[in-house]
Amino acid sequence: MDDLDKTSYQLPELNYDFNAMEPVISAEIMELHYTKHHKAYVTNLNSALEKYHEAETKNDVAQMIALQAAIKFNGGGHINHSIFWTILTPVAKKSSEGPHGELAKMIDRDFGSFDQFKEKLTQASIGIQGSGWGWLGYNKGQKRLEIATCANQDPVSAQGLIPLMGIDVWEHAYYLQYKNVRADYVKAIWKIFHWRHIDERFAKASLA
Ligand code: MN3
Repeated sequence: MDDLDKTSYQLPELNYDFNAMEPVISAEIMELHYTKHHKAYVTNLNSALEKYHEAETKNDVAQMIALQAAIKFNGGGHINHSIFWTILTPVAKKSSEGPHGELAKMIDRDFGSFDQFKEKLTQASIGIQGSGWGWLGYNKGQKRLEIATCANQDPVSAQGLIPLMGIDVWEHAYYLQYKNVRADYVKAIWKIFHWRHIDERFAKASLA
């Protein structure tokens, strides 16, 4: 079972309680989102990878191809949520006032101002049809920041961007609290972004 160990992904630990993001995101949503939704992506990713490796040892290319959709969906879900938990911080922590340093400068350069960037990412995220994510990403080749939207759980790295911060607009992320009003959720989540951590993500992305 050594091969299985190599491909076994796990839920990352949260360094805050499920009620930490209240009142912006309820404890009920956080708990379900983490223990049910993210957990399911991890379980299903491990299962798909296990089947993939079995197919690989049998040279069953058709089966390997058939498993790619499950790997993409659940692998993307695991990647996206693993980032999402780390870019949130309780309102009281005061990390939420905005980016500092090089990231702040680059947001001003590439979007005009923080407020313009915020408005663009907000509108892009609200406008996603169906389930998906809105992202701020770093385009390393062009050395610039870009806003991108992704359908389903597609990782933004597939668009050539290093993910810096993202907004999960799947209904599971807000419906219990905000019902059908995605716009209210997207506007509220700006109160709990962990900009000190996002600053660090940008520093790593720009140096890498
Ligand atoms: Mn989600």
